[in-house]
Amino acid sequence: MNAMKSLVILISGRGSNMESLLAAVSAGTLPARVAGVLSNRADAGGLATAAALGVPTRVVDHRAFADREAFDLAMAEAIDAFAPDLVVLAGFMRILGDGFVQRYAGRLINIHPSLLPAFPGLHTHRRALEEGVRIHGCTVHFVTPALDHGPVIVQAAVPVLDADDEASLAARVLAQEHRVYPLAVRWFAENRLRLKEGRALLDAPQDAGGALIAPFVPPAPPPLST
Ligand code: NHR
Ligand code: GAR
Repeated sequence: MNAMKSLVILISGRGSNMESLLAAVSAGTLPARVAGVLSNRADAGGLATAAALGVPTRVVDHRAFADREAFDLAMAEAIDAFAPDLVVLAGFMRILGDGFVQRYAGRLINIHPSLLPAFPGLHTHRRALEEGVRIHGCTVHFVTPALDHGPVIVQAAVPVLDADDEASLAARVLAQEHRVYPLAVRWFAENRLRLKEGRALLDAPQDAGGALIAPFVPPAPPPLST
């Protein structure tokens, strides 16, 4: 009846967000079970990390399929073998088709490295620097067919500094990803988060438990000496 929720995590690379979720499970701050970790790339670094922690891993190589639909179906079958309550995209780099998204409606979430709806798609940090925005961040959202446009669950903001390059900005955002993703998954695991009529409904504190990182506020400049 009230069994602990199980997760399947989809990755394509390093898997640091996956690691932050596994760490939260270990620490007892995320009451869920990670049933499996799936990757579309056999060389994803996160696979070794997961395996070392005793989590079952599977690879579904997108290059082995004739089209996206066939890949989506194979991925869905691999996921369903674990019968998860929630499917968590964590640095997963393949766009998923409508059929896949419908199949997991309301139980498929993603973390995106920008403050959506700004900078959907790829290379978000580079584009934020090119655009000259002063505030950047990350967004956890329910996945819908419209890429990076699903209902927002939680966001964290960070300042963009004059000295930033792509790497320094990405690192600042990533530190916040590692905070907010376990938080969002925890809300789901505790039955406090759901998708309803195209909105993310959250039964959780929305101030202290929320995720607005105070942007850098510069000290007042010294008075002009004339
Ligand atoms: N699928 C749907 N339907 N909706 C979303 O919101 C999705 C999604 C699949 C992945 C993650 C997303 C991100 O957070 C995500 C959200 C991959 C691409 C992409 O262009 C874009 C956005 C995201 C993930 N992928 C290329 C493709 O052709 C491949 C790029 C590569 O392999 O490096 O699939 O940013
Ligand atoms: C993270 O910044 C994640 O938000 C982003 O890729 C990085 C993956 O890092 N996701 C996307 O860009 C999805 N298209 P990780 O593998 O260490 O979690």
